[in-house]
Amino acid sequence: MKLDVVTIFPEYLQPLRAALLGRAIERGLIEIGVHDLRDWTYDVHRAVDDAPYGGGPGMVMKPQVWGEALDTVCTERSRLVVPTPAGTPFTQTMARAYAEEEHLVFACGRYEGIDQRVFDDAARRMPVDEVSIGDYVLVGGEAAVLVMVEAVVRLLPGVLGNPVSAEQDSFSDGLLEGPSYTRPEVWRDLPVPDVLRSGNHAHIDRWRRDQALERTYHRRPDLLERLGEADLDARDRAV
Ligand code: 6GU
Repeated sequence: MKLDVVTIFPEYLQPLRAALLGRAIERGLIEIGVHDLRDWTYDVHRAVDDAPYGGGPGMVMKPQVWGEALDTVCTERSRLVVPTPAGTPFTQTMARAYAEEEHLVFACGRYEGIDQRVFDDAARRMPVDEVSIGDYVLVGGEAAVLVMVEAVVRLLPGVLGNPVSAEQDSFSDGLLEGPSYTRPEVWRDLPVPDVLRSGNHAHIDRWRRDQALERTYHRRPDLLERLGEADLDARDRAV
């Protein structure tokens, strides 16, 4: 998979080369390009923004600069992803869909956003998604790109050491994951739950499922409402 990011803060995307993602690059599983938007300016000030039509606070990023940048970076096989608090929510389902793409291009806006015609124009040639990572406001899209790229790349075949961990994630069955324990058996007077040391794997599976249901009920009741009857068994309904 090829990933490109266009930003006025290329250094902010350095973490893409660290840890899990860095190893995925070294192993040739992904290729990441980070591009400085100002490379597509021609004036002495390298201006990327201008005052908004209609007035109001802040500045809007100029369409000419973004247009040339995207003309260079995108192909007819790209999907353009625009991080914005005004976007549709980024979910695990979208991460799974993005993991099937051959080329993702992220356009990081700052200020009050990017002239809308940039995306209207790009949408004539490629799919364009305006996406939010949550109900809060960031200064720019860079941190959101780090989040989305990590969520997508860990799903690519060969990236995680143990693919079962991706299959058992929170959200993979529509529930939050329950608690985990390791040695010692008692720590600061707190014991590991007996069932986990019982060796009875039917009991352990049932206990984990119940913990996931209870945690989801308390922390994310909205997720339980989205589960169909088909996703719950008779014992689930009793919890
Ligand atoms: Cl994707 N971008 C920005 N700038 N702010 C956000 C966001 C994205 N998601 C939530 N807040």
